[in-house]
Amino acid sequence: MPVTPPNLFQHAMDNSNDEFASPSDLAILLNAIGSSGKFISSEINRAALRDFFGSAGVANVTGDDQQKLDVIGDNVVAEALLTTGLVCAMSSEENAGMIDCGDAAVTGEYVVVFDPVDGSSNIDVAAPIGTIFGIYRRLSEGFPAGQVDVLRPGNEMLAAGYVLYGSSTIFAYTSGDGVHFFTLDPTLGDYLLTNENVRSHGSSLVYSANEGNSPKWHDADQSWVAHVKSEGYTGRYIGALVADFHRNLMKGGIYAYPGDKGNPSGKLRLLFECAPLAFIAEQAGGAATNGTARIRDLEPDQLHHRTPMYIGNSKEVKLLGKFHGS
Ligand code: AFP
Repeated sequence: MPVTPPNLFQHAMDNSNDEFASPSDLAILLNAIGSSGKFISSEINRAALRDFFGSAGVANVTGDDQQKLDVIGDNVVAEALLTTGLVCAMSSEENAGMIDCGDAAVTGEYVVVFDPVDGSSNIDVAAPIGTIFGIYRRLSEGFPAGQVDVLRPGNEMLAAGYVLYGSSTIFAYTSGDGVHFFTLDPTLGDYLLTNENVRSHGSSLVYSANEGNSPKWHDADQSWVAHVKSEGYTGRYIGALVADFHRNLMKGGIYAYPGDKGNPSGKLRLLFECAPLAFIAEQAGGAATNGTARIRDLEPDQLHHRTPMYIGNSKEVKLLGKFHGS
């Protein structure tokens, strides 16, 4: 008889470490995010049937048009984490300020940052989207956690991961000891281990960037893209960071979202998108920079801090860095 692989909860129980207050906390937190991922996955699959396509009619704090599923996903992830009683502070891409954690703001031991539905403009066309998260241990003690607990570099994260809603639903996480993938078996309603200790694919000539923006890019990025094209690279761009990142992790390549002359800090949010994926990239043997500095060393100066990001195969990220003088 084939042996059933471990599920997410069992695996996370074995992957805790001394940085967690209790050995089961990692499993409880990942399980909460995984549960909300199951719900989001099911809602996405039925979005057309439930009139969940399209805009919620408002823009989020960074000016992006909020989709109906952005709002639903944000509530679902926040509520799942609140029920653990472990989370003292939360911040998401969909909220201007911090999310109210009630009594756990004093007693909870962890801080979670997340983008509930990344790439939400893909929903209406049934293309892949994702959820991204990062987990920190709290810093403050004895009073409600605040921004001081959240505004921290990615190198302080205890765990990070994403859920990819593609042709299958994949949960990926790291707690600082490799990257592990689980696939949602919809019949069992469980995430089962499918890839342990994932390694970033070796060099392959692929770049993922919104090249429509390239006329506004700085010279370094224009020179880089001209170079990779002259070397015969192939372009692949899904328009949802989780999907583009996951594809490159599995098949090789580099994802680039540069700053440009109109938006020097680019589009991506350091806390909700870049720092968690940078942790995953590094744990898989890849790299992530803003062109000159490691993404995980950047200090956010506000919740919605943006940064240029180049992430993927370390050789490709190094090559990119040469064009930026690093
Ligand atoms: P949303 O989470 O607001 O949908 O933003 C998605 C995103 O930040 C990231 O997933 C994509 O890589 C990027 O935007 C795509 O941006 P462009 O449409 O500018 O290429």
